[in-house]
Amino acid sequence: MKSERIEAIPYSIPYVKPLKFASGEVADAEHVLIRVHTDDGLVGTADAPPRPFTYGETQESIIAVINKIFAPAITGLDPLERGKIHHILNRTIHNQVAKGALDIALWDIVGKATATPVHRLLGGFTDSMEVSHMLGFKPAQQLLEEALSFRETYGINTFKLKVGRRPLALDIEACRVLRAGLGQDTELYLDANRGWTANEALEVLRRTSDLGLSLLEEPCDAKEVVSRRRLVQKSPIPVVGDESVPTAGDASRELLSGGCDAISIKTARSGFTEAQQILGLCIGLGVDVVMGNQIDTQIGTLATVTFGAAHEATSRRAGELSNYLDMADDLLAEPISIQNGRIAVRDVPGVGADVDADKLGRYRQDR
Ligand code: MUC
Ligand code: MG
Repeated sequence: MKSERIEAIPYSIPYVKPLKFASGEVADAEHVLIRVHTDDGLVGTADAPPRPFTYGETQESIIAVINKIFAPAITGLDPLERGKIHHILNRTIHNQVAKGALDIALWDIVGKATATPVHRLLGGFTDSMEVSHMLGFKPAQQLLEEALSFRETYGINTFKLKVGRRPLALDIEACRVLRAGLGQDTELYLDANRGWTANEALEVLRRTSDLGLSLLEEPCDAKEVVSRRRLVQKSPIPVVGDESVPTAGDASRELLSGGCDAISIKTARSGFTEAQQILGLCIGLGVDVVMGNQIDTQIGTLATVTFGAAHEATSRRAGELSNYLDMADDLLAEPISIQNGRIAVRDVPGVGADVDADKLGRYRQDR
């Protein structure tokens, strides 16, 4: 089996509810659909969501690096030779999202070629993941209404609140309103997307210590080394590295230097192969992981579920899997459904992310 052709297709689907957070705002999913075709007719599919404010990649840069560098270098290789393929891809630094999508598309082919679901190839731990929903910036009362309606409609009982605003009182009020309205049995954690300084984050932790928050993600820029280490040492809850740890090397550096003591694993930037390396590191060092969201479409969400359900450590916590619900439409042919707060893996060969051809025709931007 050989990979014969790689497509990088730009498309755009609007959000009904744009997500706002400390490092940016996303109003349209201007993503890139990656398809790897083999000489025996298999197609591997993955979604690449550009995040210029996090990794520097844009829709244009993802298409350019795939068409000009990656596709010419790996076309003709057998998708089973992923070690060789990664060695070649890693000659180009950065471009994590482009590499991650290619990796997922190659795993999809391996699953199809071996007639095996990829969640089983990766580890086969369980068949579904609990869902955590991300709440963007909004007035506190609207946040509570959104959380209550997601709990009622989908059975979701874990929420990640976007924070990182100034004055700090805005975020503290949102935490208080959510905790009072949701009660004690709903998990609530925070993600500041580097919006605060480490010392501001410490102040927020002090002023919310009665609210039973479970995690604090990327409170400040990880480059704020000394203060961030002090924050991690003093924090009563795990401090999660997200955008500071896109690679296994970054995760090692941040964990060993005390910049965080938990890791958000995102298949959108790590693919399945590097996500497994990061997971192994976290298990070895004894730190928690959470399956994160890169404001993913249903195709991206299915990749996260596929990886998260495959391993015990990634299925302990709820994964961030529901923000596709904020989109006006999606490319996935058979929509994902959330039942009792959980999303199931697909028991079909590969990842199970078949694309609806009509929808791709409607949303693609290259025709
Ligand atoms: C997160 O966890 O930070 C915000 C931007 C992005 O790419 O992912 C999100 C969620
Ligand atoms: Mg985050």
